[in-house]
Amino acid sequence: MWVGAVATAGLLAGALAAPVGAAQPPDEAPELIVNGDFSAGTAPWWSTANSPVTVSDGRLCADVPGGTANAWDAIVGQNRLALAADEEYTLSYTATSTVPVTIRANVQMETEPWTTELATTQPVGATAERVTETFTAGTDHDAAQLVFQIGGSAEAFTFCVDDVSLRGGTAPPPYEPDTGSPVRINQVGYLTHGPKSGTVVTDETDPLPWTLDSAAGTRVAEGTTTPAGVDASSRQNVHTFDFSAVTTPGDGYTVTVAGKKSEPFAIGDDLYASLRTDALAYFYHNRSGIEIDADIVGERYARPAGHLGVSPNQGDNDVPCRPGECDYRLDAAGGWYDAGDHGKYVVNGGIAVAQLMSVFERTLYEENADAEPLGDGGLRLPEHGNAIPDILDEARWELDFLMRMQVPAGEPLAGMAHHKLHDRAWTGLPLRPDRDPQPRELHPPTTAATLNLAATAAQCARLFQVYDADFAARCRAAARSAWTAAKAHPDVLADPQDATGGGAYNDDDVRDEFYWAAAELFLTTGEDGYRQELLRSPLHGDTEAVFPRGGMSWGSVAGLGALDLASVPGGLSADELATVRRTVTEAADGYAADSDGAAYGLPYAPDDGRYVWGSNSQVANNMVVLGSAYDLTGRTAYRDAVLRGLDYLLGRNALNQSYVTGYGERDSRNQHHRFWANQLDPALPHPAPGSLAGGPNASIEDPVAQAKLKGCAPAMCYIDDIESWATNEITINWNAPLAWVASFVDDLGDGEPAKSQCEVAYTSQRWSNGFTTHVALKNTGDHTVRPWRLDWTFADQQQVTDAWGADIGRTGPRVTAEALNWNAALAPGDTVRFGFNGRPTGLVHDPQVFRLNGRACGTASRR
Ligand code: 9MR
Repeated sequence: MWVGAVATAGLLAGALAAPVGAAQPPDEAPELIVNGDFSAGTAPWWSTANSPVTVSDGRLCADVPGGTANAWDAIVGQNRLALAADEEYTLSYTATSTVPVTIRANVQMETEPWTTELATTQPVGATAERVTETFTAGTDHDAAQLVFQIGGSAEAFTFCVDDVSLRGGTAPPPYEPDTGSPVRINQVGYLTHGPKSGTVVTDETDPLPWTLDSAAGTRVAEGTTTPAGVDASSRQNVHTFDFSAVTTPGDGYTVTVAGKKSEPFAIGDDLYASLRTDALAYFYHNRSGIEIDADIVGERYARPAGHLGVSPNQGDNDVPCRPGECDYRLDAAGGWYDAGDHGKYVVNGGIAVAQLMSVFERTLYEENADAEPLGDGGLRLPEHGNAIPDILDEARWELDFLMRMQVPAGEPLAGMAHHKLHDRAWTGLPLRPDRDPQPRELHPPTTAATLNLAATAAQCARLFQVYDADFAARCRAAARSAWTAAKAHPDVLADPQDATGGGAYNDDDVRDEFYWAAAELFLTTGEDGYRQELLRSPLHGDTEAVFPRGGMSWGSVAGLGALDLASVPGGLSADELATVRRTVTEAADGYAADSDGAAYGLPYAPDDGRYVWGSNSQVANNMVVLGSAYDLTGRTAYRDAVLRGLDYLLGRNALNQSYVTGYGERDSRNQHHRFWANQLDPALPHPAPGSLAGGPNASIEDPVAQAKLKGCAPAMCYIDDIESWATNEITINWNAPLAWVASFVDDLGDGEPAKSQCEVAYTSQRWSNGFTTHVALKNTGDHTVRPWRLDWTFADQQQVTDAWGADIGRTGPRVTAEALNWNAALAPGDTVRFGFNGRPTGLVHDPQVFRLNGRACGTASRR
């Protein structure tokens, strides 16, 4: 036992302050405090909402208001300390205050009745004093807390603390995750006609019997497992099992292997409709600069607008650069907060908004993609009734912000985009956006951010032109000027050290950003200059470079361009298009092979098995590529790998964890977020349903992960703890691919490839001032359709001037051709022909997706 200068060692719940320079406790006693030197930022320290904390000069500092009544009205603390009865503990820290105050430093229960094991008062002033206190715990605690109670002062002051240590007791047993049943399945469910497989963790090496039981306990199927050896990503010995043959819809199925029962799951059609809208709702919830309306999200998730300049916010509507970096200010209000912090970054905003726009754009060119759930009134957001699809309204919230980040005309870097805007210093948790007192600052422009703007604004221009031509024109102009600025400043990189108060998002290779931007500008303008840029890019046709094995990400965006080039009609030659499509299918072949070879079925096999920060988004991005390849080819192997990826995200994994809040029995619900911080303050909500956790990260950069997960197998480097920002954050650029995937899977319906009832041959002849179109609609089903009605979308500004053989009407981009009396009946095998003249000529594209009386037709040109 350590006996130092503190004579009172051993006093129950009592202590004396030791003078500066007292002997330090011996190093052998285990340290209970995580990140006591604040080298890892503020986590896992918390503070009351009235006293936000930041790390300043390596200390944790809180701005404490004057005029609170009690010491406990302002607190800085750390939770989840385990103490053992009769063990001795030594607390030490160094503190300062800008105003002389008396604080309390207590070790106590973290919930009512807050019983104290150590209760001290301590004067604190301008000079840093080392304080040491020793006590013996009276009882065992799983969840004690250290709190500095710093309220009760008439005057406001800044309290700073450093080198906090609480040593004593015996080392706690190593952290063992609670993984529940060893039988791992998709905790939501399997599509009726989709693949159905699972994984079981067992020491056995011989096949084991499995059974599938209904909710009522009836045996539905049985078989034997396939031993798969030791899975390298989890270091678990596993077997797999497959029950794809079962196609009877139902809820509450379970699989039992060797007496162990899985979590319950469903088999059915349309299991993922709510995941589509929830994954997209994430974006409204995280909007900056607008009140989050209780009528839309419910009371619990409602909150005031953040960062509009209402005190204590400093506002994003008049933001300066960091001192000395520019002399203008920007109105950069709006956009989405990137993640658990309140930063707004152009590069993760860029990929996120692009993927949202692509969820919509897919409905224009993929016959099985349903535009309805994404349309006006389909999502939960305030812009209902404006005749613009809701998903585009959501995208516009971010696009407006991205355009505001552009350097104004007349400045040396005019046209470039600032890399990011965020707080001057890291803030602690919890913190509602409107209560963030930190100064907001623009960080220098970069080529990568500029090209993100060029790419997304170009995509904006082509999608919005039928809904809001003025906005589309603004987007087009921003895209062009950003591109020109990026060409003039092709290697302005973000500083990797610029990570105080916000993430660095540094990227030292912008060839992929150039490829993506050129692709979007070419698809939107049809101009050959952009096409030449694409063809000259070293990435063009290089599958590995465009689609890295570990997946696309904010720093690897060439694939966004390639996916659009492969699916959006444009002016590539047949050979060029084939090259791009080959990169998509080759990449998908690789991801599908990875999924086939994985005991947990996921389409993600990073080099050396190193799961990265946000690995779940890498899984999801690989699923986007697989889904796109399925759209292009109809090959079920791609669809199956998407569905197995979803199984992984929803529970078929090494931790038996559903990484999507609100989905599955064992879902992540404590992701790192300053407002959705229920784990720290029960008055605050959990993350909204549909929020995707970052997931296993073998590098475990945060203090909680380091304290608990050291030595973890890559797929197990995850903990559902709010302070594990490296494994358990949420961000827009992770939820965006989830939204794409959820949309894709919901469009699969029951999983059976839809049998088309019709075929359309659509041919246009362009003239100098217009075009003539002939449409042949064939009934390939076995029923007469009467009267028939064919719908499609004009994704550009073309207009029908006169029609024959059908009545053609148009509402916005939606076109409807209705039968005339004399040709109303379309018998099986028959073809009806009609046509029209239209305007203008220029950049108009023939529609690709047709619906006969609401059901998708096949087109000759696809697949
Ligand atoms: O998603 C980012 C990940 O790819 C990086 O490895 C990591 C470290 O730079 O940063 C992640 O982004 C975080 C950003 O830096 C700050 N806001 C939260 C983001 C998600 O964790």
